[in-house]
Amino acid sequence: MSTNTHPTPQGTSEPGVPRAAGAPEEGPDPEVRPPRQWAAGVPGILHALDPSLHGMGVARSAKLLLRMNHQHGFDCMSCAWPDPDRRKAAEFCENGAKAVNWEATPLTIHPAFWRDNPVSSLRGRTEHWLGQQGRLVDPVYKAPGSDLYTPVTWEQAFSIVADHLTALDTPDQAVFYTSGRASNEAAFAYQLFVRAFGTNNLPDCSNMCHESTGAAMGDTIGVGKSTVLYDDFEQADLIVIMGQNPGTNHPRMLTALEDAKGKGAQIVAVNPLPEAGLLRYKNPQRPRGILGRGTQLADQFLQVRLGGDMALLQAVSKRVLDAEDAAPGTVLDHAFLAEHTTGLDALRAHLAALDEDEVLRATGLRTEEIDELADRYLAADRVIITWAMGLTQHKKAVPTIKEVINLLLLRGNIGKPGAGASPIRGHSNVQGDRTMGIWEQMPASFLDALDAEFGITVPRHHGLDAVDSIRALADGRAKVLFALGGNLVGAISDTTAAEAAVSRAALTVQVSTKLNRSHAVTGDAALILPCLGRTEIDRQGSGEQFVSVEDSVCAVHASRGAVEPVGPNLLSEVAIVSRLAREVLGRRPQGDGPVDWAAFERDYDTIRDHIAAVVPGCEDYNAKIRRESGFVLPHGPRDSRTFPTSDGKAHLTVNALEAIDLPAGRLLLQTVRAHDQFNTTVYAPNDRYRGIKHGRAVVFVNPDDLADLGLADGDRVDLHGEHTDGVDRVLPGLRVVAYPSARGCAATYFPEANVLVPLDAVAETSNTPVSKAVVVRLERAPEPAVVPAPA
Ligand SMILES: Nc1nc2c(c(=O)[nH]1)N[C@H]1C(S)=C(S)[C@@H](COP(=O)(O)OP(=O)(O)OC[C@H]3O[C@@H](n4cnc5c(=O)[nH]c(N)nc54)[C@H](O)[C@@H]3O)O[C@H]1N2
Ligand SMILES: Nc1nc2c(c(=O)[nH]1)N[C@H]1C(S)=C(S)[C@@H](COP(=O)(O)OP(=O)(O)OC[C@H]3O[C@@H](n4cnc5c(=O)[nH]c(N)nc54)[C@H](O)[C@@H]3O)O[C@H]1N2
Ligand code: SF4
Ligand SMILES: [Mo]
Repeated sequence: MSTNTHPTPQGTSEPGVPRAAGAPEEGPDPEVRPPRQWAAGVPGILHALDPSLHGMGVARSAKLLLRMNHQHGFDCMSCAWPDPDRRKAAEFCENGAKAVNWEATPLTIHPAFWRDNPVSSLRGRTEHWLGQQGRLVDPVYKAPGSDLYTPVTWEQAFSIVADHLTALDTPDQAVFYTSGRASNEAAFAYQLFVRAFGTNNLPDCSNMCHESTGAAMGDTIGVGKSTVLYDDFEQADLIVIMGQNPGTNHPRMLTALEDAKGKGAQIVAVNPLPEAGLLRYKNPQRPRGILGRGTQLADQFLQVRLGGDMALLQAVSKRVLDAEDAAPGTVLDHAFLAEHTTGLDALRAHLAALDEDEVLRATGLRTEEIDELADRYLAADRVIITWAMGLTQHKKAVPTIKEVINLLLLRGNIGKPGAGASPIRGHSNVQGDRTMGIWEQMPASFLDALDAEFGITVPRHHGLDAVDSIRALADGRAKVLFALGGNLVGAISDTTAAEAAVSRAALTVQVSTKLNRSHAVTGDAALILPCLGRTEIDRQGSGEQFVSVEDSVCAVHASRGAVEPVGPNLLSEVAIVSRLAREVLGRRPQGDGPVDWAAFERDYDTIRDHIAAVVPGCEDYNAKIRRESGFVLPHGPRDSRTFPTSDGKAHLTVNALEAIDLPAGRLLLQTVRAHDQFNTTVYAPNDRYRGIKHGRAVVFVNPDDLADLGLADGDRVDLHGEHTDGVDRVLPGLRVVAYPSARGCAATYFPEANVLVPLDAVAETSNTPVSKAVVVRLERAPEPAVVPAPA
């Protein structure tokens, strides 16, 4: 057995480390208080403006926040929650404000920093510390064998990348990662460059995020995107929120839920944790939100066990079918089922044999709770089910989401107002990036359209996704890792294995705004290419540019930067991609080809004209994107109950239940986001709603589980992951927090916990890391060494 005790410092105080002004201390002993019962309210907004979170000039901050999510401003770069049509004066939330402050800080990394901070020393830093060092403003290069980044010119940087890419045996030896902040224009240009170069190796953050959603919805209804529009929330009778923590991760969704409630909707939350935002909401933009107790949101809270949703959904569907049997012709939407679906008889037969004891074991719920949810579902004419990572990051994620679709289809809850399936996406433009072709498996129709538009021939064989890219780097099949944003090594599972894999690369390149782990764990040679953020004015040859993005409900709109770039040497992502394409493709015998890359950079309208010709639903893109509220992409199931599947029907599916095997004395661990983080970016080491301050090294455990394990709140433990490969994966030194989580289900923070998630633990079909169900053993950590008292 080998042991991976990950060296990444987490929760350690770092003596002698300079901190940004006012940055809160991260210590080994976090302050722990009871969790909050409610979310947001004025403290939320005030908290976001707390200078200790960012150290940003107040004027710059205020100017930006007023422009955020407005028609002539910029789109919040944090999450993908949509904007209502009727925008309020302050159309942002606490976490959107934090994201803006983090990006727009006037603090920049001085050239001397690179001399004083060798790459090996950066590896000893936390994500929090790295992000606090300020904006990246100069391209820097780490030569093979060197431990230092040194500033280089942009020309030198592009030339280094081109040297490596042209030296490969085949273009498939390079992988091109994308994170979901890239604009539609940058993403379209990037995937075109990568495919013109000759590979479909376009892994993205979505592979670790909503890939399971895309797979499940693609198979069943033919489109992997939400079937609802923003206004549908107000028209729903019932909204079921599964595996999602909107109070932290999609805060303005709480406003939509509050409005829906005002119009009579019921809300049900399904979650192992009693998340603050799901229970009660104090709206900071309404008087009673400031003064009163706020709105109680959830009418029912089902505290499901991790991975128990598939059993729950099957049990509810079974009750729907039983109700139909008891009163034939009155419960199911027979007209809809007959005209638009296949598979009802098989589903009926399968659910008839559902083992209710198995359901109770898997869900940890009582029969009455499941009956109550079924009654609510049956009483509602219009039902929306939303979900996020609590459903997508499980081994059985794809069949679980197929069960969401089953339940909705039974009563025609897809393709009518106030009803639908609504995956809530993560990064602000992760959905748009997919629409623009960032996917290792884009369909042939898209690739054909690229060929036709540009007179080129792009490869047809599928490329590598995120997990497979790490495997390819590990075994030497891939030699160059290029990343348009993100922090792949910090975000992917199995940190120790992933870091070893990436370290084998000949070259790693990061296009980034701020430092993170992926700049510290590099290939033999490494480049950091600093880019403009979404808040900044983007000036090119033809004048000021804007970009476009797509939110979680398929609404596309423009985004314009509002403040001066933080440094003179920054390039936009579009400029970086265009210049790189000219340099790399220009070295081929046939030259850089028919694409006018210089025109792409000079005027983003040029890119949008090509998007209009290639991407379905984007016809007339330049005109539509200039409309006041942008436009909504077409969606067959949502708009006309047209299902673009193989047979034109929506598919009810049969999915076999499989219990998660949890040996005695073990817990199932999920990895979640704290309130003061955005993925691998840690704004501050706090998690206000869960009662945690000044630290992240905590594990939340149900008090009864603690008693069974002979542990108590405040104990210090090491978490050992238990996986079939026998590797002892360890996350050491966590403070135990007694917490009202579902029985048998613990939680700790990502990205630190990625050391515990095996690379091979992936969801069926989607290959998404199983970040929400790691079997762990808690072992008492050795007591800290006692310093002998002086004699
Ligand atoms: N402030 C902030 N906003 C963000 C992000 C961020 O890091 N910070 N990240 C963005 C991104 S990329 C994404 S993908 C989204 C993520 O948004 P979420 O999916 O809300 O994020 P997580 O923190 O992973 O929370 C997962 C939730 O699902 C629950 N859960 C876990 N397992 C199960 C299960 O088996 N069943 C059920 N029913 N529930 C379960 C957890 O208790 C938790 O409430 O947020 C986006 N927005
Ligand atoms: N254990 C565990 N692992 C997970 C998850 C989990 O729940 N549990 N969640 C998964 C999910 S849902 C996701 S989406 C992934 C996230 O994976 P990624 O998207 O790769 O990670 P982020 O932390 O969002 O990336 C942050 C970095 O992006 C860069 N950046 C920020 N803004 C910009 C910009 O405008 N342009 C450019 N070029 N760069 C920018 C900054 O350098 C910043 O450090 O992590 C996944 N990993
Ligand atoms: S809900 Fe999401 S997109 Fe909207 S302001 Fe908040 S963080 Fe930004
Ligand atoms: Mo995500």
